Amino acid sequence: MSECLFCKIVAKEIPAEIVHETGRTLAFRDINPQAPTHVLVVPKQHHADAAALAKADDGLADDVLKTAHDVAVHEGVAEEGYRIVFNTGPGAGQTVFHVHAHVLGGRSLTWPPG
Ligand code: IU
Repeated sequence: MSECLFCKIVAKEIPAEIVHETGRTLAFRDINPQAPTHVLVVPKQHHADAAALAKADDGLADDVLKTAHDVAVHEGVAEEGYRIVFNTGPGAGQTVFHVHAHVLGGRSLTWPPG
């Protein structure tokens, strides 16, 4: 996956503001934040989207979710409420095809999303 942007961030070949790291996940700030807290959580292993991650069947989806929650706690938004979003497929707005959870918080979040 040499052309994958997020694989390059995982490999530290491209800089990112990393906020949390585990053996199997990496969390870094979105370059175009949509909320005061906007962090992306990726598995270090390449999977294109949430559907592929779900099929990985090795606990990796759990790890991504746990890291997303840990990020929310560390960012101080867990108490007030936060949102975890997986845009899955171009029709849902996915633009980077290395699965990532958006962790959004720090402002009032409306529903339904646009
Ligand atoms: P999406 O769900 O695939 O649309 O989200 C991709 C996100 O990746 C989007 O919020 C971008 O701002 C973000 N991003 C980034 O943080 N760093 C980058 O170099 C690029 C995109 I390209």
